[in-house]
Amino acid sequence: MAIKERLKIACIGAGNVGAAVAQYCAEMELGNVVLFDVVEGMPQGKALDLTEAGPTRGYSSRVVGTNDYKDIVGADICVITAGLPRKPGMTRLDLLEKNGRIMTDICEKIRDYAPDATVIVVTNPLDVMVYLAQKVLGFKPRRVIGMAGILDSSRMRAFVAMELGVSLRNVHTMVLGSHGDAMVPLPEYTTVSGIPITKLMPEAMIDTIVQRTRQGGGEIVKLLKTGSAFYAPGASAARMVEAIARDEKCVLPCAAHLTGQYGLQDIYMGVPCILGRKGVENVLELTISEENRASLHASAGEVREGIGGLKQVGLL
Ligand code: TXD
Repeated sequence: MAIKERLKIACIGAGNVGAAVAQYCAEMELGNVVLFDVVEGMPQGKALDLTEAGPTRGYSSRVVGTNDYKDIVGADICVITAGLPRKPGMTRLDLLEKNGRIMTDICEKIRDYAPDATVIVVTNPLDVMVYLAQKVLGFKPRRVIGMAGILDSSRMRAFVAMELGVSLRNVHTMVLGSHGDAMVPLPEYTTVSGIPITKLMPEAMIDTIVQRTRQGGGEIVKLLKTGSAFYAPGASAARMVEAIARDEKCVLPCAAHLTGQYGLQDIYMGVPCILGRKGVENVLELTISEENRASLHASAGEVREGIGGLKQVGLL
């Protein structure tokens, strides 16, 4: 049997989320990992640390740290987590411009050094950044995908499981829309081993869980005080890498480019996608209530505002 070459996974940004993505990818043996950051020494240090964990954890993926884009040459999958957090005094537009400039620079490098890669964007504001990334990369939209829905639905799954005292693995759900307060969690598509949650918990409890899901990121920020969540975000991005690397055709909520689905055109938003080796191989259009459709369109309005902001600062 021919030995298949390992995939090359490049994590651009080796901060909290980037390092978690690298760790999960190595643990799942999805390929060899290159950890890139502009901070000197840091990606090299984290990569060496992850390599030294390999013998004990039992993985053989190679993890290399770098400050040089030459090391991402030939990458099959790039995960972008690079960005700045919002600092006191910074407006939303300031952050949009700063992260927009970082995203533009990174995508120009990926376009030159890894033109065949499938790109997963994690940096916030997610739906706007992935839209910008696709424009700069010029890759087919199905190869440029945003990570948010897996994280948001994973949070909702955890809340349902904790409430019912059942296994985290038994709960499945779907969250649509943009990443943030305007996301659209769908209780009607939430099940526990196939049983609709509407049969297992009262409506008021479902409403509380939906609200907690919408504020899931903020809940962690409040607890941590410095920085934001990284284990679940890292695991969610690694899940996308896995679905693509293993050509799984898994149905997962991702920010995908829409061309009329759900009545939305030329925008990136969270929708159920079939993920495989070619990236987003299809978008599933669910039947949703009028109310949820209106929420989805309101959520799209916020994304369009962000895209407008990028145009205002000349990045689009
Ligand atoms: O669901 C989601 N999409 C998200 C998004 C869930 C969690 C975090 N989310 C966003 O991911 C978050 O709002 C940030 O925009 C990114 C990364 O979050 P993280 O917590 O990893 O931030 P860090 O630890 O500050 O790491 C950012 C790294 C840091 O090491 C910088 O040195 C680096 O980005 N950075 C760069 N790397 C490469 N190239 C450039 N230009 C660059 N600029 C900064």
